[in-house]
Amino acid sequence: MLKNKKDKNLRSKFLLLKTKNYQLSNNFGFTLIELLVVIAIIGILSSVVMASLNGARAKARTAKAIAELGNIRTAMEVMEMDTGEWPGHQTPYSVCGACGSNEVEDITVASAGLTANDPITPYSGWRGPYINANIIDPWGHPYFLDTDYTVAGENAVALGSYGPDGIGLNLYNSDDIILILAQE
Ligand SMILES: [Ca+2]
Ligand SMILES: [Ca+2]
Repeated sequence: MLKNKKDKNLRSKFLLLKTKNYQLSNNFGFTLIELLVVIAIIGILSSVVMASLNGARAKARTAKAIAELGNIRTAMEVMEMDTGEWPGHQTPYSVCGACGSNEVEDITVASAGLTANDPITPYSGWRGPYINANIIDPWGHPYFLDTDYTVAGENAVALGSYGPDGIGLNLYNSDDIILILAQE
């Protein structure tokens, strides 16, 4: 009787163990495949999301640069009403193809007259500042003004951002974002 009971207990323990092992190995195998599939799906989804986020971010930056160029243009027009000049003592709307040192590589410098009056050659009638002294483009570079910026082979007065690559000024064949104020 005792022996039978012991046998029965042993058998049920064995069955339980067997069942557990079976379930364990079966679940483990299934979970692994499931996990791999889920990881693959997450990978695909995240790359799609990242690509669209990057695209949206690039568009937003370009839109911000265009909007800021419009604001700077307005500031230049106000400066022109006060002083009769544009940043760098340029004559408003005057394309200056053969001029030397006609580029204002950073429109926030004092000599440009938008953030402060030129300490060396003051602008007469200056009543600025006309723009925020810390204004930089969405890629961390200063905005520029160039009176002989080449656009499709023609000189132009251009207010611009160097764009995502940070390279610009006279390299018209680039990703610069420019606002043409006058053209030959
Ligand atoms: Ca130039
Ligand atoms: Ca560029």
